[in-house]
Amino acid sequence: MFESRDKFKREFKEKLRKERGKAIDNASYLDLYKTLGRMVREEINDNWVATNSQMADKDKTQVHYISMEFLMGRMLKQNLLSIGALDTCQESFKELGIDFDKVVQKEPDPGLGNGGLGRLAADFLDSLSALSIPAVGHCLRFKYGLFDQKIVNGYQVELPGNWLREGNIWEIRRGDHAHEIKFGGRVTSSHQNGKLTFHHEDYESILAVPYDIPIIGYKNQVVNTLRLWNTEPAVQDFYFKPIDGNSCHQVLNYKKSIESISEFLYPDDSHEEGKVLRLKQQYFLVSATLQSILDNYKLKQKSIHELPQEVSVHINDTHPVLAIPELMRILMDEEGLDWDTAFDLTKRTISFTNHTTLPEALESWPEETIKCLLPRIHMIVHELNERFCQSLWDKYPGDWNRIENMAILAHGRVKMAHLALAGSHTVNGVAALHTKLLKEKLFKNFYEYMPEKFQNKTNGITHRRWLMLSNPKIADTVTDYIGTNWITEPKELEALEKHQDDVGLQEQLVKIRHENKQDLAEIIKKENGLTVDPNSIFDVQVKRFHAYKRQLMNALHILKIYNQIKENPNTLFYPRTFIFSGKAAPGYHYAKKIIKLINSIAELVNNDPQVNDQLKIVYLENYRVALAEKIIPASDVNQQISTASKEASGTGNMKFMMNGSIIVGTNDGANIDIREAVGDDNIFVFGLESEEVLQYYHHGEYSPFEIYENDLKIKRILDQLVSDFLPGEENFRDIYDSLLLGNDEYFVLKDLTSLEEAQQKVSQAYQDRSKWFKKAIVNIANSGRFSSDYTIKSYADKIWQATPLKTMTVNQADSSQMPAGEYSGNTY
Ligand code: 26V
Repeated sequence: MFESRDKFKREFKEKLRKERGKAIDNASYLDLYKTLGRMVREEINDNWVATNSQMADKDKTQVHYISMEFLMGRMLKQNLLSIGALDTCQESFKELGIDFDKVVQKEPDPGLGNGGLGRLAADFLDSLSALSIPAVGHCLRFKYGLFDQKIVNGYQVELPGNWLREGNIWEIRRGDHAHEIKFGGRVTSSHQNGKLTFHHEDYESILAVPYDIPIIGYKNQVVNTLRLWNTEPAVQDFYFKPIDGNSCHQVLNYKKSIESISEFLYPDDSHEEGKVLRLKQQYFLVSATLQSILDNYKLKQKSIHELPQEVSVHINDTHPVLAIPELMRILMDEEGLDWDTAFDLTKRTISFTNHTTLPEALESWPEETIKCLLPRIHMIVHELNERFCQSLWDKYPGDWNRIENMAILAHGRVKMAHLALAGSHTVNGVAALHTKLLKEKLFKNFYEYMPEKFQNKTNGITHRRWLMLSNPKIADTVTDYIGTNWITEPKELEALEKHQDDVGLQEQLVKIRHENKQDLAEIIKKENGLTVDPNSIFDVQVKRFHAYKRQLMNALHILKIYNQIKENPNTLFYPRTFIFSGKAAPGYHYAKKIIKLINSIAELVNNDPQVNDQLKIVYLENYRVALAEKIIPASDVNQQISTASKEASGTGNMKFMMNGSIIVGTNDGANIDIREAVGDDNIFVFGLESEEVLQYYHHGEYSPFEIYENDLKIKRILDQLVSDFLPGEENFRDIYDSLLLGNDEYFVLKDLTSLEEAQQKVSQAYQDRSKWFKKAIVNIANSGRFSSDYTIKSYADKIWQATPLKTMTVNQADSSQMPAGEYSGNTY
């Protein structure tokens, strides 16, 4: 289909006519998008079948990556790149007079995630396929992904993220692979043939129906699967005895309560108690996933005792941790194994990544909730806890404090991380510092007890999406200089380092950056009605809004610059455009207030002609993968300024460096790994060290009030928050109070001056264009090691024991065979 432009154009027109009843002249962009998507699907179907059948081979370890979030981004362009048809399509569309970008933009950007954790899962799937490792990602098919964000009068407003409105061209509903999930009811036991058996009765039954999406490997004929589980009523024809003559209502309510499980993705402020629906989602996901894994495993006709050699189940943070008791349940209650054997197999099958050390983000559930909702799972968790505590007692007899601290069940709550640590064979952190903190602080006792379980796996990003697709001009330039090896071996980007002084390369990068900035300036004009100057420094902070990420510090620094220019209009300040984007969880009022503050400062600054040509502030609404792909290639500087010790890794930092944007950052998360890679000349590091932060917490010697009293400039900006200095009615007393009365938990005031100093160095450095782009080249050259291909290689070797599939020849599978399933209903 994609072999030549002529063939492609011919078949595209024919498909458009047959499937959509349209000719190019009267087709909408949606018609064109769906037609092209359909062609890609047909092109890869045989390879999908072939991959699945190789996966079903005996003696091949399959990876199952369970995650409540997969932030996939648009797939059309990525899929075209993977099958090697991107150029053909782009050129053919040009010849046909079709705007390719507009076609691509018709695809919704599914928001099945909050941020870094979800995008990491998506990058991992891309790498798993690129490396030919047989894998399935498992998630829920949330009807509404993360909310769409609008900024109205400077405030965040949330709208439903309805990504399925026009259907999803990539998914196949597989009704024949549905599973029953049981909630509530009660468990009884009896002795059968001398064996204690458990019976689950009076439960509510819900059907989990998988929708499969192909994950296409880069030019290697491998097509893995992302499996999204959808809830459906287990009984299709309901009969309710009419109460008050209205059975219809009952049916609708019943249906609604079932559908609600896969209705919404929870935003990451949902750590409060009582979100029973969230727990239902977690169990629904793991139960469906494990049942399907076990069903497939049985087709291999191997002994159940060999499960860990054939299947590696990875749980992404603690959200899917009920996979541990659920696998125990299946092995004992359905496969008839005894406790010890079931536990041994479970532990050897499951591995776990921790993604945060923040105590408020660590999950725990009330035992009572689990008992009511999942009675059999509760029994197993209870027993796991008993046995775990017993083994602790054996090792540390009499050390009650330690045992209480490590218990799975304590004070009426189930600690999900402890369950994960006890029931898996490996736990890993996501950057060097993060893993160190896990070992030395958060899970210190666990590390002492079972040091062999701990590993570090520094996060990575896929260079295919984050460089080749989103910044093709840089990708082509790199290839002009060092050839194409880096595409399959991204560490080869290091070959670029010897060209760092090459003026020709530097100038080429200057030109490309300027073009990318012009493109972003156009988006800013269109979205915000604001004119920004591509000659100014584009200084970007884009990420979820959290107090620890310190967007507030960035905003206060801008206010400081503003005051300085106003006070001394002759200040020579290199023009800057500060760009923000990101969502705050709907219930996280403090973070939402910071969004409002940024927009208020923007209103002040952008409307003041005296500073206007030196300073601009842009807030782009609705941050998402597609917007990141536009912003990152247009950035000169990016801010990664979390309070040291708080950001587990960060992956935005890696995406920016890969695009030659220079980091202004703290010694936190993967900034540290990046600093080591690029050297101190090519990153602007500032601020407290993690040890200092932890010391302050420990000894309580930090006094933001002292800073306020002694630094007049800081006093001034803080006072401006609570006076009528900023435009609009809003008062920022709560932010002011959090810094002074709340003792500035995130050390915003403490690090503000060092941020300012770092930024002054940036302004200086930027003015020597050659030196600046030398830094950019060193960053790009050293970004290859942060490709998720290496992260995945390390997971595969050191955690999953998974090896690549043998290389397949094109169309190895029977080409008449289509994947079993139905194209999802109204989608086409
Ligand atoms: C959740 C919550 C919920 C309660 C309020 C505070 C809070 C803060 C953070 C989180 C997120 C926890 C899990 C998570 O998304 N971690 C992110 O994982 C990324 C991939 O490993 C990593 O790069 C980020 O540094 C890490 O924050």
